[in-house]
Amino acid sequence: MSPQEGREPLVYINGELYPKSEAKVSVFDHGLLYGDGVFEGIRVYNGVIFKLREHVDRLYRSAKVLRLSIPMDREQMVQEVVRTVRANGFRDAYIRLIVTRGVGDLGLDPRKCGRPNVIIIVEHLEPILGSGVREKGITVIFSSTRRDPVQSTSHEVKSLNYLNSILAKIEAIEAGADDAIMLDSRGFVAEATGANVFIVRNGTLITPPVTTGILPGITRAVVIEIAGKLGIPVQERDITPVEFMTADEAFVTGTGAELVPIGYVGKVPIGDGRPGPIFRRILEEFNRYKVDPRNGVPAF
Ligand code: PXG
Repeated sequence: MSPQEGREPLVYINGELYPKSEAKVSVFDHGLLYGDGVFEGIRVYNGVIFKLREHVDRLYRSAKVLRLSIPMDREQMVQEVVRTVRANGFRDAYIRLIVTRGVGDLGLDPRKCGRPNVIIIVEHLEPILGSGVREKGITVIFSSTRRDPVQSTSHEVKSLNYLNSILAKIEAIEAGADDAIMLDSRGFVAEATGANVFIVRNGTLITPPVTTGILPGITRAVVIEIAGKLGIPVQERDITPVEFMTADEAFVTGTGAELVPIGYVGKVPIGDGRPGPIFRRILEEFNRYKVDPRNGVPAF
């Protein structure tokens, strides 16, 4: 099936499909009032939903921490995502899967909320940091906002609370940069606002451990797997800002961004300021990997 000419995308809400302009939830939903909920961003490549089961697993892990009981099991959730992609007919798309606490009163108490709202949005989407960045590289700054720490509202949980990242993103925009690198509460490199980070030093790929309070990215895991296949040594360890600035190469990874090289930290070039050889090798393999139907769930 292909999308009908001019037809609005269909949005799934609690089992029903609505045209985008009619897809609405209550202003009393605690997802809106308090950011109380969880989500996933997922891509569809050539009709195959990339790493769908991994995303659904992460969604349920996030929900578990919030004691948010999703009103269906994981396999049903996989099938509802497949159904929504199929109904839209998009073979290349971005999916936003959201589960909110649901409608409650104006108090924080989640026990006042009824059923969680399950929402699935499917849209066309270009790589989030823009096209052309893969050749040129992006400019980042070190943000003055620290990544929320592990003993707090940590980004290990993919919740609807993104203010920590949004403050850093605003700082990057105000500085004329594309994105911000956030440090953890100790001052070690954690991640970008909506993507994980890697550096290359002397042929070794290095990425911060999840103990810095980062989201354990699915693209990050894929890059680690690809590096293993290519025989590139990988270390998960703390990275200082100085190591980051003096790295041979650096890049970010995420479902939205995919793989994007970092050219500059402020005015300081990473390496010679251009995408490096290890980044190029990994990107080439990633571009094969992402369209391999074995790496996802077919929607058609
Ligand atoms: N860290 C954070 C904080 C994220 O939000 C990633 C890493 C990468 O994870 P995956 O599993 O996608 O490789 C994310 C990704 C955006 C955007 O605008 C990104 C995310 C969510 C919403 C928007 O780039 N999540």
